[in-house]
Amino acid sequence: MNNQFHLVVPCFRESGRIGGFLPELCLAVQNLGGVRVQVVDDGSGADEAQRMGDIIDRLRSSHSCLLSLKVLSKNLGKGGAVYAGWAEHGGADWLAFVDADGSCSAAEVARLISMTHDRVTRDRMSNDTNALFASRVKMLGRRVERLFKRHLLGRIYATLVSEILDIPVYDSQCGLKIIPRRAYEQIKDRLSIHGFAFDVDLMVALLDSGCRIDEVPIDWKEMQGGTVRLMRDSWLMARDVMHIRACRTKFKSTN
Ligand SMILES: Nc1nc2c(ncn2[C@@H]2O[C@H](COP(=O)(O)OP(=O)(O)OP(=O)(O)O)[C@@H](O)[C@H]2O)c(=O)[nH]1
Ligand SMILES: [Mg+2]
Repeated sequence: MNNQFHLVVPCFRESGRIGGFLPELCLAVQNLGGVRVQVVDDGSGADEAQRMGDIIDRLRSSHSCLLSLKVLSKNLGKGGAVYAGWAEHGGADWLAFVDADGSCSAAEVARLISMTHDRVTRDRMSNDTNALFASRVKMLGRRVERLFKRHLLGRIYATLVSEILDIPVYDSQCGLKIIPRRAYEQIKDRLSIHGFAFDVDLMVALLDSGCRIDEVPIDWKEMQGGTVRLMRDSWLMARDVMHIRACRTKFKSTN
């Protein structure tokens, strides 16, 4: 396995926020080499797509790692946007996504990508590599700034996910994940959730296929302008987790 990355930034009406983060991200990953960045506009409408396209065209003149904007004709949800981007991986060894708001900084994205270099060297003999899920762990040595309300709801959701699915995950929802493409190819036909619980669906399918996942504590800073509506989306996500559990039971009984 070499170290080519296809990093998707899923965007729903993000032209107001991405202008700060995207140049930093391109700079950070360009220094690493081997990373292509693809912004996917998740059916945000014609005006928004035009604004995003302008921002990206401007940046592409100075950042060769940035691909042209992919525009989805209708809104698929965050997972749908990530998977649409990953479908254009161009043979990359790793698939990744990061949220557009810069909550996870460009430096943190680069740090996690660099971690895979060590792992590839270590795992070359076994030809087998772990996925990396960033995790917002409030712990000594890390800086996680989140509103108390969001932190609390996040902890409740994570605990439910871990209990309902019997998977000891700390934070399934963090907006930075890196997956070996080979592992993704094996499970992609099984994935059915395109909304905010898609990370849980992805995690379950990866683990069931035998792919190991490491959770990596990162620095995280909540940004203004978040679009997740806490009560409504938490309910939808809980419903999706029950659906994932039912599908998993069915999948295991037929495979
Ligand atoms: N709300 C929403 N976001 C989407 C959609 N498709 C892609 N996204 C992207 O999903 C990412 C996460 O959304 P955010 O608005 O940052 O979510 P948030 O409210 O800040 O929640 P956290 O980041 O988890 O604290 C962003 O990059 C969005 O642009 C969609 O259909 N709806
Ligand atoms: Mg956010």
